[in-house]
Amino acid sequence: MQHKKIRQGSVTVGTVMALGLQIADVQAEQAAFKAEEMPASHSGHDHKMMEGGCGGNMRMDMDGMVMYENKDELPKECEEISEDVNIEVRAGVKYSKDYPGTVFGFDQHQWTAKPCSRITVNFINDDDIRHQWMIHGLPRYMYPEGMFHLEVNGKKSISGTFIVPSSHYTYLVHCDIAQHMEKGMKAQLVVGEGRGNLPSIPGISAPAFRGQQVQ
Ligand SMILES: [Cu+2]
Repeated sequence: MQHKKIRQGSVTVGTVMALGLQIADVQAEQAAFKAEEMPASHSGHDHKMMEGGCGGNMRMDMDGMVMYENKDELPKECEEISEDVNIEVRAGVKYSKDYPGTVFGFDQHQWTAKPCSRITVNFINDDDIRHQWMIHGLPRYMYPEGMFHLEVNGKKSISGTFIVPSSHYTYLVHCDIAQHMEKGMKAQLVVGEGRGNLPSIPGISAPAFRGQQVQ
């Protein structure tokens, strides 16, 4: 995987110094995250990039983490960015209240965008625990494991950007922390006409039939 630009335009000298002072803490925290996360993580992806150092494309600060961000590399079939989309999404237990049987939630469960859009997600966590906004199914030649991932630990927010390819598709968005998706943190990004609703999206689709694979 290639990165044409080193994306550190928004990092100031002050930030770098602050990060330098804090980096040991962050690393220790991340190690703890990993230790907590790995045994419970579902089988859909193996997180080997996490173990291997994230392919160099991870941005982390005291508020959270952005993994596999892409602000300027166009997917193969896109001649240009079709539009810039800004999504603000909140996560928290309070967003589950309208959906019986759920415990966690996003404040929205579906977003739409044109093919070849550049999407910036501002992810706000209203809980004291850790939540993620993780999307799957992106082209693997650009996004390791086909994934783009925001994570916020506690009541903070973080923003990150990715570019979707030209195909019409419905992407799974979820929080990958154990049981959070099963208990409500599941959503979808519909690009173009999409490809049908995913199952078990609160307020949008019914659970999958028994025996059918639940994503
Ligand atoms: Cu969560």
